[in-house]
Amino acid sequence: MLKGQTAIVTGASRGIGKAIAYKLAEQGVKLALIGSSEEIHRVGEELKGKGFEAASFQADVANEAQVQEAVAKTLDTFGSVDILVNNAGIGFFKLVEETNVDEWKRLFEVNVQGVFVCSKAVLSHMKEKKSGTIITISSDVARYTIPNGAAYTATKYAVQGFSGSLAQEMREYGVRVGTINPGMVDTYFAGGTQGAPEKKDWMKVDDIANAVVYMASAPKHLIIDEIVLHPLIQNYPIA
Ligand code: NJP
Repeated sequence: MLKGQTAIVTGASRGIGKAIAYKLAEQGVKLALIGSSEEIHRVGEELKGKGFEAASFQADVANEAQVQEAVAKTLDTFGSVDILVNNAGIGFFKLVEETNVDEWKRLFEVNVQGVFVCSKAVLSHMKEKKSGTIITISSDVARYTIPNGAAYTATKYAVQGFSGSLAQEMREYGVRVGTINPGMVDTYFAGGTQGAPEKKDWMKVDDIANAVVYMASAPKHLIIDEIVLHPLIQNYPIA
């Protein structure tokens, strides 16, 4: 069903984004990978080495000029953008009293402005062809609040609101917009280490990647607004 389509996946150099890239590639999707460090090119080469179609772009999702250039080159290379996965994100967990304005600003630049900039960059193309799917990896903290995470939580509430409004704006053009809201996933997020023993009961990157494939491959008459995923841990907060 997804075979031959093209997807842009942001934050694809590691963690959830890399797993999404692989799962989509296995479905025959052509990949445009975006990441802010050079590592993104290594992942691009790795995918191509396995016989998948991929292009990589080093761009900061918050930088409109860099994102627009990556989207233009994706269109030149593959001719279409059918799926955008807004996955790139950063996080830190601190008390409000210990959070400074620069940290707050950067979190909003990447997690919120990045989603706005990347979504906006594909809208005219998707509107014109009257199809497309925009999936944002949000968080379960977009549905309930946690202590020590006010800034991060605020960014995810923001993208949730953005995504809901955009979904309504794009409905008449056949463009579907939704979010995937995971709880704790074993990645490098917030300076963590993927595979650390204390994360053995957390969700795995493929759990989220499978949800992306499911959402993107829904039949055209169906829009999945949101998928919420939690690890099956006793006393885990569920919204
Ligand atoms: O994190 P990590 P995850 N422009 O650190 C890239 C959400 N989430 O996979 O740029 C472009 O392993 C970075 O690459 P690089 C979370 O909020 C997670 O867990 O080279 N790319 C890397 O590829 C986020 O939205 C959990 O440093 C930028 C990737 O982003 C998404 O899941 C729970 C960038 C981050 O990989 C993926 O996070 C939850 C920029 N400015 C939500 N800045 C969880 N893991 O528990 C970073 O509720 N990247």
